[in-house]
Amino acid sequence: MLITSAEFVTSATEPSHYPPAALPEIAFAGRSNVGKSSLINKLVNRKQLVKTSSTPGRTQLLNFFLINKAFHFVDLPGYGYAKVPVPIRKKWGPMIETYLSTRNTLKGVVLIIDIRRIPGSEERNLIDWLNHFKIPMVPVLTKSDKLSKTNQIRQQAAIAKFFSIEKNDLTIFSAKSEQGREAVLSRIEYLINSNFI
Ligand SMILES: Nc1nc2c(ncn2[C@@H]2O[C@H](COP(=O)(O)OP(=O)(O)O)[C@@H](O)[C@H]2O)c(=O)[nH]1
Ligand SMILES: [Mg+2]
Repeated sequence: MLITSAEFVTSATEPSHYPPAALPEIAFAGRSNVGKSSLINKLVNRKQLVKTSSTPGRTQLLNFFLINKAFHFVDLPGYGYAKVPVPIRKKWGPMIETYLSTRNTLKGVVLIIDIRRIPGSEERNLIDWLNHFKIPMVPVLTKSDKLSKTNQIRQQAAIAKFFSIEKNDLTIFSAKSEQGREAVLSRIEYLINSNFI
């Protein structure tokens, strides 16, 4: 899929502030600092469409972007960052659950996981929600440039086992080397054109 345009639309915390539900939408979820912003920027070929940082932000917003004037990408707030104050962390669950359960244009969620670690309870909970709401998931293992090819394959198999899925369902990606960019885009394109909802 060729990305020809990408622009910021709005930030929101609650449904009344979401943009009109008129276009298919793909959301991106992952632990803070996993490389979510870097992945989105790499997919759309923009250095700073989404702000990246080594110190995860404290704002917990859903950020909506218009892609190819045809669909939305939504950058969901990251989870699992210990330094985010507790009151802000507590809002994450309800905010995400509300989004997943009410957004009927949502076609799928790209779940971003660091290829070097085995997912934890946060990922497990998110997957349970996605299954519950029947939302397709595109799991992506990022920062692959940090591992040798042998270890990439080893981690891919271990993480597939954790999720009880086929290892080829896990796309190996790197924002640095661009490994997997086309594969992620084609999975997204497939979901955008699908009629699951
Ligand atoms: N080596 C490497 N570093 C990455 C990759 N993706 C992100 N990073 C780095 O990881 C840090 C967090 O990235 P960011 O995209 O802001 O993560 P977010 O908090 O999930 O949005 C930054 O220092 C990035 O440069 C990758 O594929 N490879
Ligand atoms: Mg980010």
